[in-house]
Amino acid sequence: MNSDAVLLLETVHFAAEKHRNQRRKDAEQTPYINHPVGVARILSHEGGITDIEVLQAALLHDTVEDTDTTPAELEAKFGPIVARIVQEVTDDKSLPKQERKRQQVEHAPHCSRQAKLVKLADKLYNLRDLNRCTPVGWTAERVQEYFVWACEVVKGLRGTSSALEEKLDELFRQRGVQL
Ligand SMILES: [Mn+2]
Repeated sequence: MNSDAVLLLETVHFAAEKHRNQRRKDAEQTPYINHPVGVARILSHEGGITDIEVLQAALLHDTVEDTDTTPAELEAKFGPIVARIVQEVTDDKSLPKQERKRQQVEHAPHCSRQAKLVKLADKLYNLRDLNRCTPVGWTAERVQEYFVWACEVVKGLRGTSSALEEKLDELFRQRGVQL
């Protein structure tokens, strides 16, 4: 019964319920769940990742940060490894935004390989989304600053997936961001 397929469905269902009422910041207000599903798919489809715990963590990666989900809830339902990966990619929301962004740059190199994979795919998804359309209320300068910051985070994640890193590098190059 606990085949990988069943496990993945259980996980995507959990994430969809948790993100049920959330929307992305684009003008179309895309359902939030498109993002974690897309991040997991980048890992499988473009990164060639078949590690079930990484794919589950990708589906769940924003549940603790952006919903009422607790790390203990994830551990009870999906086990300690998945819960730990999600914890590694979760920002401390008690800190101001700029400090959270600084900590992402600082912490990136010290993450596990599994967490680094989720972070690479998350950044790739978000940067592609920014190229697709500008979030409501964002200026072109803010978009560019996001690319510069993302590049700093990615520097600390290198040596993890050449496929994903090459795709990120191409996006940074297009923006003229110093690698
Ligand atoms: Mn995310």
